Amino acid sequence: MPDPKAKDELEQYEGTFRFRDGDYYDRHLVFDHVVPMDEANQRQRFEAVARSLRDLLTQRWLLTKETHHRLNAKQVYYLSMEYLIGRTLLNTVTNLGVRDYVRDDLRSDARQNWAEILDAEPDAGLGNGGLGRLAACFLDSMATLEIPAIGYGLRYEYGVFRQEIHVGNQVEQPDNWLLHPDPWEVSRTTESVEVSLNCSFEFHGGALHRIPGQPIHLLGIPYDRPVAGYGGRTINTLRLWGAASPDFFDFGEFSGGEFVDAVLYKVMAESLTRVLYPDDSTTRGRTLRFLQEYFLVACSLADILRRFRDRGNAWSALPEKVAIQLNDTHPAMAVAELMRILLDEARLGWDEAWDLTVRTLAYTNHTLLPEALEKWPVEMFQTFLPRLLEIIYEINYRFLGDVHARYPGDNWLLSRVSLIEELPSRQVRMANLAIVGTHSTNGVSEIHSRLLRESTVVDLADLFPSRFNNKTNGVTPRRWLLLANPDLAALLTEALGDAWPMDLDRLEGLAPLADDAAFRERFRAARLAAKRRFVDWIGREHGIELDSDALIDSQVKRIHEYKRQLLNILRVLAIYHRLRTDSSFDPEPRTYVFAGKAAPAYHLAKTIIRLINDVAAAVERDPLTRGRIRVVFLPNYGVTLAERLIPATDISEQISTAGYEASGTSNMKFMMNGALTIGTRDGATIEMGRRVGEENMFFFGLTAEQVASSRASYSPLWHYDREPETRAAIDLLSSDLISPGDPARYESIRHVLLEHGDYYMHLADLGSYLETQERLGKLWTDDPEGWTRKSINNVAASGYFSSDRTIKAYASEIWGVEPCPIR
Ligand code: NBG
Repeated sequence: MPDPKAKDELEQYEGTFRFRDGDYYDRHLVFDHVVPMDEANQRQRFEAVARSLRDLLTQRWLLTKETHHRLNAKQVYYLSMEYLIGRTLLNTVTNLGVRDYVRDDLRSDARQNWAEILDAEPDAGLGNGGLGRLAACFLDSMATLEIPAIGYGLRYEYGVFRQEIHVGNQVEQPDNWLLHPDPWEVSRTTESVEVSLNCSFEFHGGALHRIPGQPIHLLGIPYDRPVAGYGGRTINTLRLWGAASPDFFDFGEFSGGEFVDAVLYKVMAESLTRVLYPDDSTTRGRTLRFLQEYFLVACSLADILRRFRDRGNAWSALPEKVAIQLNDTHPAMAVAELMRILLDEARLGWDEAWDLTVRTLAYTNHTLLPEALEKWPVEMFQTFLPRLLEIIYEINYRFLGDVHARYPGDNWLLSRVSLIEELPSRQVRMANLAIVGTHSTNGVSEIHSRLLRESTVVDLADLFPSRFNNKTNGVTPRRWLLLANPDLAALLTEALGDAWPMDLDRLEGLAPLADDAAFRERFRAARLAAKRRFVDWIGREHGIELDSDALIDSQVKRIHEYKRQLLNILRVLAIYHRLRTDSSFDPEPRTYVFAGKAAPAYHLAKTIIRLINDVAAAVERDPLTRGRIRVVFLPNYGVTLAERLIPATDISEQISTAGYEASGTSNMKFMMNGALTIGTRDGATIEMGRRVGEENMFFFGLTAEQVASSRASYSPLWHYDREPETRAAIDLLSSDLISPGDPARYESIRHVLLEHGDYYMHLADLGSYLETQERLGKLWTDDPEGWTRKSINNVAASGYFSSDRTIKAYASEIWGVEPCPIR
């Protein structure tokens, strides 16, 4: 006989948690976390919302896969070591168009707060900068355009480091973004793949020893994340590989008693995907990075070919059914690995295997910086991947044979194009491998593609002229405008209808409105609202009080000499100097915003961060400058910070030394949001100028041609000696005003600029930069209507820079794929 009191309590208890049908959120909140609803924290609430959204898209996701499989549609595979995703919740809500639904689902939770829920999601920072963010924009566009596509990458447990600033210096902290279970990912252990290396490791006495020649096997476990296209019709997949050691791992091999060593070994295998290398545009030749690259390639190709064969295709159909895009040279080992599989596993002959490989693969180059062109020691291949090295040698032998037949006697040409660099040590040139082993090599802006062809790899471009092409980068207007700038987005929808997020060329419809005073007024109001939102946020989050009436002038990107944050800060020093020495100088109020991470081993970049912070402090200390300008370094730049700052920015700084920024992509985001650009003629900024008309841009400085031709005769000292402002700015570096009591603090910078030849030609451009900034300032104060007109014109002309346009061009000109609508 049940205790009646207990039964009563049970009923009461059940009554507390009685769910309506479809109450995904409540169920996830209570059952996933096993907490009473009103005791859940914001992180748990975030996970519950995310899980219920995933439930909502699951059937669509399955249907997408099923359709692609059933129709045996040609499939794009994007291989990238980086995906700078940021947050996923608001993006998914936006793309699925389910704001109202979510609001409804959350209704029963009295303690929920949408803004706090959004803030509980960490940024997925699996990338360093533009290259990784481009990959994320491409995934969004491919899903939106209903192109069957899978992104492949690595599931780093630690993404790009979290940047803290301690007394002006960058301090790196680990980014443990997977500390809590990630609600988006689905682990698919049943689809794991095995990867073999020809070198094993052994622990004795706590140390790790290599045992070459003894193969080891690793396991790649796929973790899938949904990629919801805008409109929610296609849900593609981002598949990230995590490393593990196989279950059948032979503990017996470790002779009696070495159980602990065996487990350490397992841990080591799992370390392969532990952390993202934090270097942007440079490589550092580390074994672990080499193995990461191979791991990505081996897991992804095994998976791609398994899917291809499961659909009943013959090997000869590979290029008709599969298009693989290599995002930079990081996955370039795919050339040799695909050959290995076709030769050793599919047992095809060399010629057929080679033909299929070249027609299936394509390569995107993202930089001309020589230090970024990857080369891996032959010895590393020999140790871990001897079969791939054999194949690379054979490719090279045949390739050089062809070159020799075309240009007999030109041995110097052979040594330049060879896949192997002989001196100073033997290395595999990954860019050469990628160009020789694929049917398409593209750069990421017109000027970059041209310079790539005409200088960086000119010999290979002459040998394979038809392979070279350009695909100017783009960014997704969903995240970067619709989601990031709700005020402006609402105005655009009102003026142009609601189709613009999928058809960004419609923004052209704004151009006539630039002449409509009433519209300009509303446009200004929308921009001001975005600015106020940012100012409120930064006050709350960072305790920084900013003036929303002041110009916001932003340079946000990785810290690098070629991007010239130094030029920017020298200009600020010149303004600081004027304010202190010229009492009639009365500039418009401006907030100079900087943000960006420096690679942990890039000392000069870290010194630049320190300098920016020192200048910021000096401005605040001095009654002559305080309150008249503001300098702010915002820590930990990332996707979420960019979403807040970009819509609030008035002036976008794109000031790289011409010829060095392959494309840039923040330049496009700023343009879309109505900032005016001050920039050099570099990367895609040139194309922005052509679209909007140069009268709506503020170009200055040397062109790429001028940089190249004046390099030999360039003397930074000439500028220092003749230009008083240049001299004043540089002398301030060692003054008590900027580095009190420590005049040597910026000696390295002074050295780079004056004694070491100023490779990135800061001083050559400083004069015209200052003049052009002054024009911008005047426009802001004297002609607000003219400013707004230009700002509207910029938004109107930004349609071309949608990543949808870029992806359509990849799809038709490189991949030969068509959209595959899901029923
Ligand atoms: C970067 C370039 C940028 C470009 C992005 C995306 C690398 C190696 N390259 O100019 O520096 O916008 O790639 O293409 O990160």
